[in-house]
Amino acid sequence: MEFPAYIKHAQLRAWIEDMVALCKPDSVHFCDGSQEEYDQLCQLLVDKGTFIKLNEAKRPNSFLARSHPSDVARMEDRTFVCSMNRNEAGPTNNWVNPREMHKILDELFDGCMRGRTMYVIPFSMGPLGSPLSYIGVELSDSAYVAVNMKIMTRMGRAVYDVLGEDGLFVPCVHSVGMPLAPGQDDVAWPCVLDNSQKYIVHFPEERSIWSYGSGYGGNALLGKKAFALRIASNIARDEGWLAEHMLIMGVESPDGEKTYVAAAFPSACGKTNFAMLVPPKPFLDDGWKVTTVGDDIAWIRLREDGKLYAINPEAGFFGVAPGTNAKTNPNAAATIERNTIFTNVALTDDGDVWWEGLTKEPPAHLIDWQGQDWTPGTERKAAHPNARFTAPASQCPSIDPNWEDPRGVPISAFIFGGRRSSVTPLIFQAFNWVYGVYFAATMGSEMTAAAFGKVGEVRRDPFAMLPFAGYHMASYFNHWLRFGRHIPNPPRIFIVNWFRKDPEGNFLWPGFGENMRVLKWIVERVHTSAAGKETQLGRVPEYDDMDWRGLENFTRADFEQVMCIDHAAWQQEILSHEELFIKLYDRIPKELLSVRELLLSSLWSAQEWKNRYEA
Ligand code: SAT
Ligand code: MN
Repeated sequence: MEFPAYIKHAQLRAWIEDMVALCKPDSVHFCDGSQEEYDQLCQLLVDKGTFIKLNEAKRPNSFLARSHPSDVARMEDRTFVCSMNRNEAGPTNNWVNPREMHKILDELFDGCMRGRTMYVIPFSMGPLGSPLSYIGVELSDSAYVAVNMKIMTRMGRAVYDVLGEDGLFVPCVHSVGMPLAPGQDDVAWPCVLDNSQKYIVHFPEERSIWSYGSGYGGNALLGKKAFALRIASNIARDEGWLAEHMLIMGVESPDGEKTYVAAAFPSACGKTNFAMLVPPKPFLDDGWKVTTVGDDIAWIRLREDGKLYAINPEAGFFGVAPGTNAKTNPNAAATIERNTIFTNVALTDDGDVWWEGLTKEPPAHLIDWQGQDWTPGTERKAAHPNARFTAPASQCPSIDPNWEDPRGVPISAFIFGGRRSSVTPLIFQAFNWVYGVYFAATMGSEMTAAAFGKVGEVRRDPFAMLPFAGYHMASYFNHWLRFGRHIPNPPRIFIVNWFRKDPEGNFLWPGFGENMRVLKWIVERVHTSAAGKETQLGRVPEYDDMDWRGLENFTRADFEQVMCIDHAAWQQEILSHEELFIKLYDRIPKELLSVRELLLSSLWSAQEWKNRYEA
């Protein structure tokens, strides 16, 4: 095989040769990551009908792709963690014996790229050459994947220089699983139509990833959830750092003090909006600034100075389009004005994009995400609810000046938050690291779509990592506890809930930019040694501790309501954690069982007191 001279890594060459022999592509394209290459591949995708070029005047250098209707999201039931030992993967991951899985994959991949080009995509997760970064090479038969990887990662020739002759890389193989017979016409979105024949497979000990049958998002862009979370969480456990499903943001006070926080939210909790938060006017006028380091993933290490430092391993945003507009997220709206790939949104008659929530009034006519005519009142949604934009992080107006600092940014607080219409107050600070780990481990979120259960049902999503921890979830809790023991002054841990409702179903908290008020209290807590008001769950702000300028109609009574800790409801909540703990029983850390007992007893005492003296 002919290799470009700049690939000097013998093991990498050998692996590519093996994969070419197995997948049997018609040709091999070594991606160099240049702009010319990106433009050529986008043109190729236009010629093949995968991309529609958007109106250059309205959305410069941007494209729309429509996926096959069977290929629209990550598929958790087709995602596998194939560790040598079944119990290493734990009860929350699908597991198949790695030898068996290799046999399945070897059959599926045999000749799977016939009639297609194999793209060799070298990428760095994290700034090129940073000691916190890791390198991967993805072999894919999808040009769509190649151009998305160019936006989402540091992709291109320079990666080989960092890799040298014997550097470490994570091999990632991806195929849409639709070989072409000689003369057979391609389709706009090739993929495997039978979902039960799609595979997203991780081999934690081998540190390798194989993905078959899907061309969409995290199933195919293997740097993201597959590498930066599932494989990286394994590397992080072995090496003593954290690979987390967290956004990273900076908060700058009027006197220039900069505080970075990392936050984990399950999906559908407004993570990208929070990462790009625009503070309310009085805060802006004072000089408060919020900056974005990342919106999805954080790699975090403890350094010799005793502080945690985080990098965003990604270079772009793969964000949910529906609901995004200049009001809900002005920074995202500005980020996607140009150089953006849209997938499964609607097309306007003047060659721009539209989705539910972009404007109050939909345009009079659209082509929907499935390529059909759409007019207001049509039953179907114009954009798929999981429609996405792929855009360079560097285009985000709120991007932090240090977002590519190879040393990372110092993290002073962790925030965890789910979607709970009741029970969980707006904000509280865990007493310490172990309590924080308890609340993160038992975090729950109510379902907004029926994908994983009944709408409204609470799904436990520990650390927002349920589909992303690449090993036993309880060992992951243990890793967090162990990690915390080595930090001299660990970051404070906060629990938030933007989604509490009154009995009539109205949101009790305005959310969006107003979350700045909570964030400001968090930042103040980071820099104070004052104890603050204590409750059974942790420390909480009092009404007068928060800055209400510009939100005067939010009364003291409103605050009491959104902060209320109902002791009986919380006892039930803690008792309901049993289900998760039993599931993880063989490895659950004893610290968490102890915290559970302590919480139950203090809630019980509080309840008793009330019954006796306030009845
Ligand atoms: O498709 S991705 O995995 O990249 C995004 C998501 O589903 O969380
Ligand atoms: Mn995510």
